[in-house]
Amino acid sequence: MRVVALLSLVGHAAAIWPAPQSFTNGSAALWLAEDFRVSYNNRTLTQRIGSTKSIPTEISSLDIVEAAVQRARESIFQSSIVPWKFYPRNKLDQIEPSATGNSKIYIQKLQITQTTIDNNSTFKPIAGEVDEAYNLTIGTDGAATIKAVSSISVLRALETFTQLFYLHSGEGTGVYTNLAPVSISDWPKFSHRGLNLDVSRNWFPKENILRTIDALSWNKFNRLHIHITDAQSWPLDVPALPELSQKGAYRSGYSYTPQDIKDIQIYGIYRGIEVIIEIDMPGHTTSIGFSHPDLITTFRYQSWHDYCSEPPCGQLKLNYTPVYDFVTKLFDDVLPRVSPYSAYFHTGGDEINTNDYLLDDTVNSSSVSVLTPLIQKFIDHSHDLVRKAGLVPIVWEELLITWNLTLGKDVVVQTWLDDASLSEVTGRGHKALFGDYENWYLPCGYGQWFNFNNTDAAIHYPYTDYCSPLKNWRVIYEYDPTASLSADQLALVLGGEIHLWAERSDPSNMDQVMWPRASAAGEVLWSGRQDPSGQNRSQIDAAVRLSDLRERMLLRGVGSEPIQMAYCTQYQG
Ligand code: CP6
Repeated sequence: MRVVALLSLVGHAAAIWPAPQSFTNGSAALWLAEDFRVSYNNRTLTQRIGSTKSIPTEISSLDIVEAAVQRARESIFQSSIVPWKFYPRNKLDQIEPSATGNSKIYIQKLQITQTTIDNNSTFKPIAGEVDEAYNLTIGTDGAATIKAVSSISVLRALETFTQLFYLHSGEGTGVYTNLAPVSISDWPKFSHRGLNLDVSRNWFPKENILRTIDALSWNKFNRLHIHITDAQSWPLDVPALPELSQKGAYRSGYSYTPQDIKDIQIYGIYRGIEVIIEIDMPGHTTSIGFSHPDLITTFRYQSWHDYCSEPPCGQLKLNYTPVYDFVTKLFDDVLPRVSPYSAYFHTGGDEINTNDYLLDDTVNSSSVSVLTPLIQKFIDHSHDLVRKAGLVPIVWEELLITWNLTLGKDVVVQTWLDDASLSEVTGRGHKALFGDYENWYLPCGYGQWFNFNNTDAAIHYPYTDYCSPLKNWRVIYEYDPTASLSADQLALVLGGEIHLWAERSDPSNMDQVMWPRASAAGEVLWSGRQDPSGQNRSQIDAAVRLSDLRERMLLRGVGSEPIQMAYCTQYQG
């Protein structure tokens, strides 16, 4: 009990991750019963029996909130029903708080009030258009309230509510918080808080993506960017071009059907995660050549490092009408299917290899002055199609910085090379995302294929810092590329993404590669690198909360790695 008092004295943000912007608490105990009452805008929500995993097809605010309340119930009570046997739980869990007299005080009712009516952009948000702010209070008398702006901010509040009970959930004694009275006022620092998942280098069945969406929502992320195609495989079924995945997927069935994509997007909407699809072009497109060899520069594997950044080489030809017809047909099929559920479409544009255009019989040149107008025309064409579908284009930074293209003011530019590119993109008036390869790439992409098939790639990609196994959560947590920006530039930073390039990941290790390191990015994006007093957040404070979060993620079915020995995070009470 002494420890609890100490924690509240120093304003410790309990086990909540990411840290709320404003948090005060006491040390009174309050219990929660499994059938606790919940009201939403004065309507009583009845408890639903049965699985919440099915994917609804209609979207309504009431459904979103009702399903989220049900998930909160399951998460809160699961920790006492299914004790985690393989991890020594914090000693605090085993201390039952003293009841007042003989009676335990229960939380009577959670009263949820949503202050604005959801509109379409709540469910397919443009960055900044959906307010995710909420207030959460729990009085010592057992009254609990959530006041939230949108149904998405109700979800954020319910996640915080869930986390308040976790640390103190005793086995057999019921579920309680030891922190009453609680008063939380919370909002995100950045409006775009994403994870980029590459599903081309290895195959990820749909259920792994759905599980990742759950984990993202627990960390208050709001975007899942799926890098769905690349040079190595094309796991996307396009009914208008069926040969693409028939020949381009790793094997039959290793591809997402239109229904899969829709299911993933709707599953995301129900958890406040907007799913953004990327079809990366004109580089990283060799897999198109598996079905349409004439659209691609000469396929090249030998000495691949002279022609592309990863084997096999082959990019869309740059001066060839059938390529334009292909892109039109592709986008006319894909874009109208994703646009009901997403505001953005990512058209790629990274790592275009100039030398490879010597192998393009429609260009036969590696000269930047020859290639630039051709790439400009290609991007203008694809962005026209994106806009016509009612979507906002996102591109990788090279199109602006390396190629100096003219991009529409609506285009969001995703940086990945360094802080200087974030400064340049915003300095040139573009909206930007951050997340660079040295700090926010979960693994280095370059792995086993250093020596694969006796190429000499190892010489070209020596073992560098960003590949180091020493890139732990602390490196991710310390990253703050916005520190040197002017106020005008900062206003253009929508947020950032942490990246899972999947050369060395598949479902066998994806949870461990992502979590809890991606959680460190989640806190930087939601809470901000600095606390409200302007101090950089402490790794020492964070380590304790991150260990709790990691334990909670295990309980909720995501295989998050330990960040240290259990000894280090047990409170020495
Ligand atoms: N694939 C694609 C990749 C990478 C990028 N784009 C990448 C580059 C450098 C590192 C890791 C990954 N594998 N399509 C860069 C945006 Cl270190």
